[in-house]
Amino acid sequence: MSFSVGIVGLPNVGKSTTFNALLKRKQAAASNFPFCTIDPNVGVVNVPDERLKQLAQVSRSKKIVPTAIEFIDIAGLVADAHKGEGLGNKFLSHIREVDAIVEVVRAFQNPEIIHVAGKISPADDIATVNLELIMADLQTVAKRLSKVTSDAKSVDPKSSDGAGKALLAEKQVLEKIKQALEREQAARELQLSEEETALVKSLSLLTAKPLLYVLNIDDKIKDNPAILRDRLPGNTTSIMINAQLESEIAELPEEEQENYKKELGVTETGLDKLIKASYQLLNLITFLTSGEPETRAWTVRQGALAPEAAGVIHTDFIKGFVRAEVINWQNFVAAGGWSKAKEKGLVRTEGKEYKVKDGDVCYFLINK
Ligand SMILES: Nc1nc2c(ncn2[C@@H]2O[C@H](COP(=O)(O)OP(=O)(O)OP(=O)(O)O)[C@@H](O)[C@H]2O)c(=O)[nH]1
Ligand SMILES: [Mg+2]
Repeated sequence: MSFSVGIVGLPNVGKSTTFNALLKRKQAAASNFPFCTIDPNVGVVNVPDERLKQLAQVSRSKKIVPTAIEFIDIAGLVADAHKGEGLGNKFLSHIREVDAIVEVVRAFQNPEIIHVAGKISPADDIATVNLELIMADLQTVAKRLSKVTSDAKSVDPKSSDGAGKALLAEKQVLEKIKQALEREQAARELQLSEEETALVKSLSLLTAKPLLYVLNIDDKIKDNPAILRDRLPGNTTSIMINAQLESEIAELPEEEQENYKKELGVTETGLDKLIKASYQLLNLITFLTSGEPETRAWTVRQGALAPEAAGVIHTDFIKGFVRAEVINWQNFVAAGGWSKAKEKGLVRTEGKEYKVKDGDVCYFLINK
């Protein structure tokens, strides 16, 4: 199971620069040329986790395996992309399947870098992209609604036929979403019920996905510009990074990167922040396994029960799950590893109903 994040934004705002920095290498072409990216770039990025090193030390692990998320860098959107402007919006289909969206917004000045709208205005850019995502969803919803409406004509509302009922229910949700989109409201703002969400899940609506704004700033901006703070649409979060600087830091050898962070007095780079924020956006938690062969981070959705977590390691573990031995990572490190933690009675035994917590070190007992 891997989680993925799609990067959207206007052309030339620093999407590929951010993506490259994330991958720590120049995989995607990034240049001062709007629509530089045409085909999507896909990359898997390790999630930084300071806990791993400490766990590996007490377990004398031979290797450390961080968990990862996938990023997809796509072409830039422009106003009226849904009418075919720029490259159109067909490439949005490349990110239909992602779990969350990161929108890069240009807040850096530099007159040499062309802005497709001719002026630097983060709030306007946000509105433009927002509208294009809404229009893309509106096209999707309208198409499905017309099919569902025609199929529903033959359904007798009084009959107890399950498939017919589902069709009518779907029609209702689609109409609700369509009205919201027409009001220029994102589907995520509707707060649909679980049943409603399930009915439209297969449409993979872009505006229903969690959204994180990445404000690409330069060193002249110190504080979150008020215009952005006040104008971000509902149910969204934002972080600031300097993509250019981040991509330069990312190219330095590991040791120099550490020195650089020390000089700046920071414990994490903007990229670390971006990866972590994306991870949080996805509502994911990390549990850990630690032993001599390896210390490893694993990802599950928040609220996952122990068998589901075991299933991330191996799908067969779901069926064979017997129980889990669990200890919080700090206690694990303080105790000095599995056997000492057990001697001190710090390891708990948990069953099938246990909700895994972020930072749990787990050992699953499996009936094979
Ligand atoms: N000064 C400055 N320049 C930047 C920054 N981020 C990106 N750039 C420059 O802006 C230009 C466009 O960057 P890209 O990363 O290719 O932009 P993009 O959003 O992927 O663009 P398209 O693929 O065309 O949609 C490049 O010349 C970058 O070097 C930044 O933070 N500061
Ligand atoms: Mg690009």
